[in-house]
Amino acid sequence: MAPILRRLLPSEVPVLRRDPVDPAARDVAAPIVEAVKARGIDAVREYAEKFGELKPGEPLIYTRPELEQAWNKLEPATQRLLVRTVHRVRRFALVQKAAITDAKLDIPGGAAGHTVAPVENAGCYAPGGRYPLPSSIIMTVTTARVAGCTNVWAASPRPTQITLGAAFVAGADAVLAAGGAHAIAALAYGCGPIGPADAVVGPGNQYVTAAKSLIAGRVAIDMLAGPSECLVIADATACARVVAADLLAQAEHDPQALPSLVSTSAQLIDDVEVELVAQLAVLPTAGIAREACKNGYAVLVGSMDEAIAISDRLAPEHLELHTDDAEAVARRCKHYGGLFVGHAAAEVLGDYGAGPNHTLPTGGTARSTGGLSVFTFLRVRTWMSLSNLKTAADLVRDAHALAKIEGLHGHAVAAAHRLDTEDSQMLLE
Ligand code: HSO
Ligand code: ZN
Repeated sequence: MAPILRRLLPSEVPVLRRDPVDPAARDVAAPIVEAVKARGIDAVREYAEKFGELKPGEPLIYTRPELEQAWNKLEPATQRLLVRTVHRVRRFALVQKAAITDAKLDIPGGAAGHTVAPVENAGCYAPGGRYPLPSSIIMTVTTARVAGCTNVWAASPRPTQITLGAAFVAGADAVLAAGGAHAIAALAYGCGPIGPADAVVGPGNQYVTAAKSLIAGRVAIDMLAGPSECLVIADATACARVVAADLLAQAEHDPQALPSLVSTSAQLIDDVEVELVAQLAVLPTAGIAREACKNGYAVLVGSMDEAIAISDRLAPEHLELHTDDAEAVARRCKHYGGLFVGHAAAEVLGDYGAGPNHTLPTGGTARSTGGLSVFTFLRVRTWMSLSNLKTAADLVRDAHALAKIEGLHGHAVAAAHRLDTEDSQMLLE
């Protein structure tokens, strides 16, 4: 029988880096985005009903008091669980926010600097297809709140009581009960009391990603995410049972998910295979996980250097290190969305709020971007202030000279006017 994870040679490892936006999905999303842009809430409701997210008469928008009602219906133990999770995500986001501060530099004649400010309006998407993900609502909404956004709206198709309650405790102002491209367009262009948002974030299916690509530039987005990935680097010290469990946790997300293993130990690869078979036999989500495992692979390498080189080539969304002295291995890894160092640092603990956000770059885009964070909702605005034009005379003269070189005579005049009448007269001649 074929192994659960096919064996590949290091040279056979496919480097993902496929286009994050599926052209067919973009063709579907584009007219939907246009319709919502043109007709707002009416179009959103039509699509939500057409796609079976809503029945006629069901609420499309849950206001803050309605979110509170959902919260009040949750079991006290569930409420406490959500509160603890929000608290952990918030603490991490606060530390990140404190790490970016205003800056100021004295320059001749004055000063220049930047101030950091949140975007005013945030739109947070959480998928609701295969599994409702209240944890994704917490990750996105809490982070926007810590950033200091004035309005934070969430969107998720068929939101459950827990999703609505999570939105309440994370601090959302309202929830749009819709998904897909129409939900993204609703956040970006506005839909009744929701939107328009200045930043639209959160993971979703290919239509969500396609819609995000269409609104990007007009509003900030976090990333164009594809199916989730987890790469495990393991040596002979790793526990096969734990490695297999982590690969399956990844695999159960989506038939398109990508669980993979790179190991310096042939024995560990064999042991993980045995564990995968045993664990899949009793996993309620085995149907999906088995499909996803077909995308994955196990690679035997000759050294940790080789393992790290493969990982850096892939730039995986999640990278788990199950090795001796994992801290030292961690320092040598360059490209990943989220790093999980050591046997105890399970990806699922990150998924559920150890602190760092679980919205992470996929498909090799970790080479160029990090995951969702408070920074996604912050803008760095620059300023300059000059009061002593005598001290700034060099700058003025240089600006004048550069303007002449570029043929921008109006610029030259504007610069010259900053000098004393006599000097400026000279430049203007
Ligand atoms: N692993 C997912 C996040 C998630 N897991 C939500 C469970 N719930 C993508 O990073
Ligand atoms: Zn997960």
